[in-house]
Amino acid sequence: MAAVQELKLLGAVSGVSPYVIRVQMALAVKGLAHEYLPEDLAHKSQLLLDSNPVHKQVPVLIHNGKPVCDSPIIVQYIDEALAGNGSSILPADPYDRAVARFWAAFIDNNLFPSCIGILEARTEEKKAAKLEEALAALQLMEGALVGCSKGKPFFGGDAVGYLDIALGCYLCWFKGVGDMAGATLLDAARTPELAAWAARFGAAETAGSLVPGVDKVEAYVNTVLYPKWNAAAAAANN
Ligand SMILES: N[C@@H](CCC(=O)N[C@@H](CS)C(=O)NCC(=O)O)C(=O)O
Repeated sequence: MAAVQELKLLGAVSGVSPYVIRVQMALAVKGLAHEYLPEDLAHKSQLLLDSNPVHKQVPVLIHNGKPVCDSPIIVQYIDEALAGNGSSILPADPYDRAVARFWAAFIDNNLFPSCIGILEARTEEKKAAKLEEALAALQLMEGALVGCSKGKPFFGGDAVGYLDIALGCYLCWFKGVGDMAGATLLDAARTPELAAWAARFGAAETAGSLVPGVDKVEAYVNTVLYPKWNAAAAAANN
């Protein structure tokens, strides 16, 4: 009989943290039930501070009492430690795994910062530059999709895999930022393969159903991010 796994996920009350969503998607792909513990990040719990004392950030997955931090590491951990459940998330081939990890890091370190930079920009010139940056990054992801999917519906092939989750957790942000900035980030004319993939991913039974509505993103930007950026800009001017 398979051992009972106790899984707790420290997430965020906002419901729009792409990193938390990413882990939720990985758990869904594996068909793993878990207890969700939403954190108010303005008043972090002692459990979060003890579980992630370095960064004090969510997500943290607590597996049988042991914390694992940082979403790409958590997703890989879920794939390896809970390998018996559901389909595998990372590609089996070592080269394909390396490529998937490379693009996942590009998404977190380049694509999403450019995307969020569109809203953070304080001049029209800077906003246009960030939009160009985000569109160029998405163009690169179009090429990555063609290369990784090898003609199949997902980056992971026939089923949702590591890169699908790494990018799919941002879908609500691409739409939300685009709507707020008056732009279309996932544009079928510029990146047709990626736009078609996004529609397929959104319709996917497991991971796709976890993409939150754009209203949540807009509320978070208006109530958390804009006040934070405005305060930082005011402090910089003093
Ligand atoms: N690299 C981390 C990023 C995690 C992260 O930025 N979490 C944010 C929520 S979206 C957080 O906990 N922020 C609270 C803080 O930094 O104090 C990951 O992939 O898990």
